[in-house]
Amino acid sequence: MSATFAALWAEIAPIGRTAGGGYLRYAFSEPELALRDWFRAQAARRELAVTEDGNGNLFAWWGSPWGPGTVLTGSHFDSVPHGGGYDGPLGIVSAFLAVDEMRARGVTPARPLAVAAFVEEEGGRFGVPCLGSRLLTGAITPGKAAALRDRDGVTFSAALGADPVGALDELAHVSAVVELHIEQGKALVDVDAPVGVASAIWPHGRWRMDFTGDGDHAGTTRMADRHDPMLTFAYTVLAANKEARLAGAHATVGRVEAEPNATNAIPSRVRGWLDARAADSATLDRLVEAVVKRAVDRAGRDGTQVNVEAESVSPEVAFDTDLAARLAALLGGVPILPTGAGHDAGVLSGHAPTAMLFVRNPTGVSHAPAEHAPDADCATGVTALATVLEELTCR
Ligand code: HGY
Ligand code: MN
Ligand code: MN
Ligand code: MN
Repeated sequence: MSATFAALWAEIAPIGRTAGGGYLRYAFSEPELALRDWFRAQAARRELAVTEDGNGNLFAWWGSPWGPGTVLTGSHFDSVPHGGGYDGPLGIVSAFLAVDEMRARGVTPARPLAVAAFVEEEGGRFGVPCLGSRLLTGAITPGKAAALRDRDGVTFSAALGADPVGALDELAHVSAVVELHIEQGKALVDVDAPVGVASAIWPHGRWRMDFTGDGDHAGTTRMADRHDPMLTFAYTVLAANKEARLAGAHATVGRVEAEPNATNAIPSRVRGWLDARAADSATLDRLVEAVVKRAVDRAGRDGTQVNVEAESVSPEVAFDTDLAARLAALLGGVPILPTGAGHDAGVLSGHAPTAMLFVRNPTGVSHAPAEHAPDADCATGVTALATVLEELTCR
């Protein structure tokens, strides 16, 4: 059976879509559970056995689960709040269609092939990105993951329905990993290519910044008497923007919480998250250091306090250059390019030769409702993935 990309995409496109056209697909939320059911149905249609790894990750197997030389492909279902629909699901839909295409070519893999759906890649619900692949690889302990709580205080274990099991010994049997993903940027547009191969993932991380001061009445407190943490926070956001531009890096503050969050009260506490990324670790370290220094200096002037904690930091990922070159050549000499976005493939790259395929994104927009890839380019991506998976499971 081989569906077309458009037909299969139409099956999941409505799941978790919000009125604004974006997607709300938090880990284990109703839409993401519906996507898991869809995953199981796709596997059943193709007579692929489904296993779960005890960490929230799903695997559909063509061949014996975790057998010698296993090749992993796939991506994630979860989204950032009101994000795009392609970031993640495109890699899973493409993987099922690549299995169809390989079968249509008469390919019988010599090594097991799994389509994977990794949980909580965005970290949108429990705050740690790539949580599922970090558990699978041992990059985070089951105990630490189990205790993570969402905004309603629900623990990861409660959402999973059990404590996560953590690292799988079977990971040692994996011979290669390939994740197909919509490009989050316009590099492929710039070179007019529908598909590319990843060379590296920028080092990046997220830092929680807590600003504290004196809560007070908005109407009766003189400006000179205030110790307003919102002022120090606002200054820090401006400083992060300036420092990132100077460093040729990226700094974003997209999430903020204020207490008591009342229009007519000077806040006592403001919590904001810094997402910082740079082409190399030294630049990233200097950027974060500069932002923290600017925040502390400003807090001294405002009579407030600031505390900055790293919540998750991902070192630079340099994908296997031989594998990237081999696959780019196999695909007719497609571009090889870095990305500033994190991926499960980045976490897995420390455990097996790993590659990523990017599909052209005409606007480059991601993590927003406008994220889109044309069906024709997505179909080209499926064919490329089938060719890559045939190479990795048969050669
Ligand atoms: O945030 C990222 O870099 C990825 O899209 N999860
Ligand atoms: Mn993302
Ligand atoms: Mn993604
Ligand atoms: Mn009052």
